[in-house]
Amino acid sequence: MKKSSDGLEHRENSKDKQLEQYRVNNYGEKMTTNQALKISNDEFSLKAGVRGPTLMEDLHLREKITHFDHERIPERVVHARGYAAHGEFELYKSMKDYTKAGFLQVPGTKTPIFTRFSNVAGSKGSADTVRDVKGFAIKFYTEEGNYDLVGNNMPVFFIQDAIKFPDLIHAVKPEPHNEIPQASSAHDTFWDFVVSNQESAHMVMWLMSDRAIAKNFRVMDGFGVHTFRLVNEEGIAHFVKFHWKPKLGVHSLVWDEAQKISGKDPDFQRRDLWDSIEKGHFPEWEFGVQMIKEKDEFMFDFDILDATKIWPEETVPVQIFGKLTLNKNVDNVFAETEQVAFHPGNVVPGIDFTNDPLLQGRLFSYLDTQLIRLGGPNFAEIPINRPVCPFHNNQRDGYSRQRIDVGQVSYHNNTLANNTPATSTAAEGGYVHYAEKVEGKVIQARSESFKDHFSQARLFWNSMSGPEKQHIINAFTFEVGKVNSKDIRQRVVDMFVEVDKEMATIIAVDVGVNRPSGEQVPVTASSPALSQENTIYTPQTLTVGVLVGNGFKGTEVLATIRTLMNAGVIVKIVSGKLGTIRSSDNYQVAVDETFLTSAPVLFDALYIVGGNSENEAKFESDITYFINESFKHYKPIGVATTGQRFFKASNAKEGPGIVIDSPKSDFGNTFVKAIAKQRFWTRDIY
Ligand code: HDE
Repeated sequence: MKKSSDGLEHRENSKDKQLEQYRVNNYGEKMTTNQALKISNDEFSLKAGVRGPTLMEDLHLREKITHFDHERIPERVVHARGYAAHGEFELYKSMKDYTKAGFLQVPGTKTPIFTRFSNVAGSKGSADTVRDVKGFAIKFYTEEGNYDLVGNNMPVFFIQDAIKFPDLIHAVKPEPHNEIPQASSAHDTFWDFVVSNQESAHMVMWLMSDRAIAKNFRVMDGFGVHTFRLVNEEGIAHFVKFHWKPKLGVHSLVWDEAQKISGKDPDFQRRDLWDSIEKGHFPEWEFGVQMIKEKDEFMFDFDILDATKIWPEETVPVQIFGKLTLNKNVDNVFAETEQVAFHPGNVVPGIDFTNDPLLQGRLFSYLDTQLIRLGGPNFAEIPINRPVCPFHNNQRDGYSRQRIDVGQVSYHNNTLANNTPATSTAAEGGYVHYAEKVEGKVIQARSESFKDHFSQARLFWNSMSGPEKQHIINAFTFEVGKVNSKDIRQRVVDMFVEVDKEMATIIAVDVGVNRPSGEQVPVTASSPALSQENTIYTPQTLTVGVLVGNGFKGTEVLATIRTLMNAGVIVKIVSGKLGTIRSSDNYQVAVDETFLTSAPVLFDALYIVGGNSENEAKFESDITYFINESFKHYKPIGVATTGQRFFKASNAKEGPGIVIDSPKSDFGNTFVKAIAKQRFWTRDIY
């Protein structure tokens, strides 16, 4: 750790050192123009007479306004809403047997990384907690150049071929005639696309599942989605799929809660990431691969090149080999998060592509999109995009060129510069594409092996727990219920009967169309790894709102708070007013939030303490509102001895996840266990 120009502590690594030369701290400095001319007046423009016309001569006014006029760049055409952080990747065990990638050779090697999380459909200013796929893009600044793994929090995709991507995105984005709805797939064009392109079935199941309403970035999986290749020093290749597994487990919001958070705190997830890193609760993921030998390419009942298919983890286990830690927030969101340019085609020797037709199209799109988004071909020179190792070639000129390539020569081959910059052999680290044998006729068609759209959609359904299935049905009912065209609503249930007849029938009734007549595909297999019920549960970094007023029992409450904090729980004191509150036994506690500035949906659990207040009726109504909402969202609620009258006044009932303090109970520890569990789906909320 070291202090840098902005006075903050930074975790130093090669990328951080590189960025340091670009950081500017304006604090305490004199104001100047961009030409470094000192400015004497930043209050009034230059005029001929105090009430007279403004003069063109006012160089500062012109420069200031012109710069402002040009401050915006196009937002990303997809994944516009995003947030990022710096960190490092640490290798646990050598992957030498499978890849020659330098950063995957020696255990303990640390590689600086930059990770951007995003929502796909919404604009840059849309809310974080909408139902959507989330992007999970990582730039590894390796000593052999930048490696980008540009993945999502779901392991499959809507389409099999890149040629359909513009259609998919046009369908999910706000409809063009009225630009409604923002950041939502619950509208006619999206569902028209789904029923007209049934390869989307599997991904739509994921989108309707809890995975699409991740609680925050720290508790979601990451997937490379495509099948890539790892290639070792001997040239032997394996097909691989990449996985990120969060140390805190995979957790989601409930839909009603997600919608309310969108209003109460549209920045909920970016705030969570920012705050966690600032507090030193560094998010961590383990990195793993599923591997299939080249000779086993055709051993599966799906095509391993089809991005609408998973490789069930029970059949092809995930081998963990490293850890990602996010440990530093950005200094400037525009300079870093907005200007970072990811590209699945940024690879290093030992990592290669496959013929997945979705991946192949992406290899074109990302470089292309950066040209318009970042205004020309020199975006690799933007600090956040620069590799930490030197780069040399004969590319020259273009908008905003910053480096000054010296010398007479900018071509290859040459004699004037001794034929440099020179190419490298594979042994010298030159990237040599995998020598895959390819043959076939030029054709525009879908492979027969890509034609089964429903078996894995059903596998996913079969793998869900009861509550997860119910949430999927609820999500379909909401989304399809928002579709105006009855014909499309009918076609949705007619399509999804192939996943599960009972599910499609319930949806049909709920969205006012005929029950589907078809049958589900006969898949009985399931993959327990797909269910979030089998994830990791820990109380760490979960936030408990302590609802309290004056007159609480200090010894009881402070002992509970201590137990919570010792278990890694974050405690926020919520009361009627900011300031301090006093217990009946003379303890004082500072208030973090009021009932107005916070909301029940912003907490993972509640600790109902109560007390007294100047306005008893309002105090009780605020607390019972918090209890009712948290109860409805299946959250743990702990009730102090003084809190019971508030609990009784609410709609909540004793039962799962309700922990009541009493002299005999081990209240604090029982409450911690309930907090770790997070949701109590068996609770009867109606
Ligand atoms: Fe992207 N995608 N994508 N995508 N994608 C972009 O690139 C594209 C796909 C993903 O935080 C764009 O720089 C095509 C799959 C992430 O900056 C664009 C196809 C997966 C991000 C683009 C796909 C992704 C993007 C827009 C179908 C998961 C945000 C801005 C062939 C494996 C990266 C940009 C960030 C961004 C194209 C499908 C992930 C237009 C053509 C599958 C995480 O180039």
